[in-house]
Amino acid sequence: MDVKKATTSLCGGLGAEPPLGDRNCKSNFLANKNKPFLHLVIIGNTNHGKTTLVAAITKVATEHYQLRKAISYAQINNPQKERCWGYDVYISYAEYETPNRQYLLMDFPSNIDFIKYTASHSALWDGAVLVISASQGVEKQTREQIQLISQLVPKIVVFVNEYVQFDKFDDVMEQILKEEINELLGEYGYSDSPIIFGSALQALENPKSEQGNKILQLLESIDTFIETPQHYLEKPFLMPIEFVYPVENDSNCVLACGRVNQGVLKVKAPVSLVGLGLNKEVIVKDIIMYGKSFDKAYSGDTPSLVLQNVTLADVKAGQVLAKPNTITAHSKFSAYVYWLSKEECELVRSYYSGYKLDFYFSVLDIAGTLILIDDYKTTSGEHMKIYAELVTPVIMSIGSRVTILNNKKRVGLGFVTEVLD
Ligand SMILES: Nc1nc2c(ncn2[C@@H]2O[C@H](COP(=O)(O)OP(=O)(O)OP(=O)(O)O)[C@@H](O)[C@H]2O)c(=O)[nH]1
Ligand SMILES: [Mg+2]
Repeated sequence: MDVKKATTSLCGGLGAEPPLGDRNCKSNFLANKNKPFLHLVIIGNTNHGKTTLVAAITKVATEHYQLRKAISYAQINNPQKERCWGYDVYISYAEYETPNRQYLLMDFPSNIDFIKYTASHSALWDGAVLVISASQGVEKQTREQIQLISQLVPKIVVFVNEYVQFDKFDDVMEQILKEEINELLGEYGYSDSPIIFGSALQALENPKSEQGNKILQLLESIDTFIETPQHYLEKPFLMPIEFVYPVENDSNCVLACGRVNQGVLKVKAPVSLVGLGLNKEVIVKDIIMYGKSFDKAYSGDTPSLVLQNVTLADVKAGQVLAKPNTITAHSKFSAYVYWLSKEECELVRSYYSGYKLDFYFSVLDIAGTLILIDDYKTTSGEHMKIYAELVTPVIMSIGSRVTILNNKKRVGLGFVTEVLD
C-alpha cells in the first residue's frame, strides 16, 4: 500500500465512522496554512435566523474582503447527512475569510442534530455565534444549548436579529435585553461577550447597507474577541488514536490516525504510546496529511502517523500518543450525556444513581457506576450532566467521547466535562 495515497483517501471519511477531524477536509485550510483557521458553531432557538445569518456573514465577508465566494441561504439550508457514530446527523458547513483568519461555520437544521453532534464529538469549536431574535428574546432552547457547549466552547459572540423591525425597540428595551443575555451567559461562565443588534435578512439582501455594516461589526468582533487557539499549541502533544492500519511491506511500522487534541508533534520525535495495558516509547517516522509529508503536526490537524518499531498487535484505537511522561489514567469523571430516544435505542428505560453500566472510550469498554445529582433519573431523548466511577482507570481528558451501554446496547452518547480522580 502506498501510505500517502491511502491516507489521502482516509481523509475523505472511513465509511460509517468518520475520523474526528473529518470536518477539516471540507476546508482548504491547508492551502493557506499560515493564516489561523477557526471552527465556529452557530447556535440559537429554531427560526431565530441562524441560517440567514450564516448566509449574510459569507456574503458580507465576500463583498468586503473579496477573499472567498459567498454561500447562499439555499445552499446552507440544504444540510449534508453525516454518519455520526452510527447515527444520522444533518450539518451545513460554510467557510468565510477575513484578512486575519479563515473560519468554518457549522449550522445545524435542528436542535436534536446539534445535540447529537456535540455529544458525540470531542472538543470542537473555538467559538460560537449565538443568534437571538429581538422579538422572541432568550428561550429555553437557547439556555440548553449554552449549557451544552459551556464546557467546550471558550467564547461566544451574540447577534440580536430582526432588530430593525421593531420601531418601538428603544434604548431601554435594548438595555434590558442586553442584561438578560449577559445574565444568561454569566451563569455559564461567559463574560464580556460582544452583543450586536441588526437584521441578518436585510444584510443578506443588501450587504453594502447599514445592516451590512452590522455584519461587518460582527465579523470584527469574532476576529478580535474569539481567541486563536494558540494555548492548545503550548500544551504537551496529545493525540487519541482513532484508526490503525498496517504499512505494506514494512511490518515494523504502523499507521495511526487521529486528531491532535493539543500541542505540536515534530517528525522523528519520541512519543509515548499509552493505554490498553501498554506504555511504550515509539518514534514517529513520518507525518502524513492529505497525501503529503509534513515535518510537524499541530493541534487540530488530523494526521496519519507512521510509527516506527511497533507491530500491529501493539497499536490499537483507544490508545493515545503523547509527549513522554505527561498523561495518567482516571476512573472518576463527569460527562454531558444525551440519552438516546425511543427511536434510536433498542433498550428504553430510566437509570438511577448507583446503576451499573458500561462506559465505552474509543474501543475500550469499562464497567462503572452511574451517579446522578439529587436522585435524578434519566429519560430517553434527554441530555444532562452525569458523574461516573469506573472499575479500571482509563486515559481520558476533557472532551473525550464516551458511549454508555447497557447490556451491550448503546443507551447514551456524551463527552467528558471534568476529570475528577
Ligand atoms: N424580517 C426578518 N426576517 C428574518 C430575519 N432574519 C431571518 N428572517 C426570517 O426568519 C425565518 C427563519 O430564518 P432562518 O435563518 O431559516 O432561521 P433558523 O434559525 O436557521 O431556523 P431553523 O434552522 O429552522 O432553526 C426565515 O423566513 C428568514 O427569512 C430578519 O432579520 N428580519
Ligand atoms: Mg436554519
